[in-house]
Amino acid sequence: MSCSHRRIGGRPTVLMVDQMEPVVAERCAERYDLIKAWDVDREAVLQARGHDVSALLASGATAVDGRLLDRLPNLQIITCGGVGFDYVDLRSATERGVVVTNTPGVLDDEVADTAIGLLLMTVRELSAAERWVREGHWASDGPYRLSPTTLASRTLGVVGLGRIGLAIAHRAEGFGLRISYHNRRRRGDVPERYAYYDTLVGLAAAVDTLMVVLPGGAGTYHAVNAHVLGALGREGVVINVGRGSVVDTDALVASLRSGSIAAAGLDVVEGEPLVPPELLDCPTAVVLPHVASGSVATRRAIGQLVLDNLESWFTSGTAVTPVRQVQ
Ligand code: NAP
Ligand code: 8YV
Repeated sequence: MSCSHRRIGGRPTVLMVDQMEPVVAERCAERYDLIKAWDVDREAVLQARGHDVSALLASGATAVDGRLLDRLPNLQIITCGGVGFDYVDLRSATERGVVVTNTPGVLDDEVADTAIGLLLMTVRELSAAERWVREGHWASDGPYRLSPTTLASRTLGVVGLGRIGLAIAHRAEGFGLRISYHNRRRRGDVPERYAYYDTLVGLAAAVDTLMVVLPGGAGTYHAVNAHVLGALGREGVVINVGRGSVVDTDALVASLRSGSIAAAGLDVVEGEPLVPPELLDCPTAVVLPHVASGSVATRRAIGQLVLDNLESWFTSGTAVTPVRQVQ
């Protein structure tokens, strides 16, 4: 995608609202007039420098909404560090002619590896077993209990068979799992053995394990609800590496408490970083602090694509990985 860019002259001013890998700020400061706007009085920054800013760097900690964009009248581009950009009001950006970019592809393997790790931690209770050792129970109370669930012979329902979902499916097949999926549209470029379900509840009824890899936002809000969890059934395991908002946490906690599903493993949580105590109280829940892409190497790759988007935009007026914007 190519968009007209409006170079104002001199070194472009870049406003970084969220912290990323340190190298991103270092490289930015070499080429641009960089304003770091975390842990500061942001209002004062916007007041003093808002008119200067032509690029905004964000990675999810700050809501990039119309109110913020109104303070940045000369903004040309929002570069998101990460695939998900549900914290950006795309319509407001589009209305203002602001291009939005994300970082697809560079984190698929890391996130897929973590998803499989989380699935194993959940069905085999590995983190609980490890706590058992650390808390001294092994020596005093004997072996950790046998896990009531196992990975073998599961059918994995991938909810959102996109780039990451497909990388997870490839790995899961290596563990002998059968793959089904739900997207809004059936994919023509995946193996025919991947069964497609045009509804999420239909998928849930057909599998025993849901792997949620959906983007956040209004279209997916609480897509995994009581109805879906009920369809999944007592052997059911839910893994979420997409966005916390996709899973109705109250319904999930109720299902875990009643045993109407077996377990849940979450890398992302609604309202994170605050995690509801009721969820943490569920012994069959595993919760990770949104670490799926969190290796130095992968976060650097994300940062590099952010820098590439900026560079390309300011030299040619073309973004490398723009997101499709709403009309
Ligand atoms: P992607 O390639 O765009 O895949 C998204 C998939 O979701 C597509 O197959 C899409 O298919 C499906 N989808 C979208 N909206 C849907 C809806 N309303 N109902 C059903 N299916 C829907 O994206 P990706 O690169 O795989 O990333 C997916 C998401 O993972 C990101 O948006 C982000 O939120 C999350 N993520 C999390 C982490 C982490 O650290 N935990 C890291 C990276 C990404 P259709 O268009 O056919 O519906
Ligand atoms: C990180 C993510 O949270 O790409 C996404 O959508 O959720 C993760 O990779 C993001 O990169 C923030 O640093």
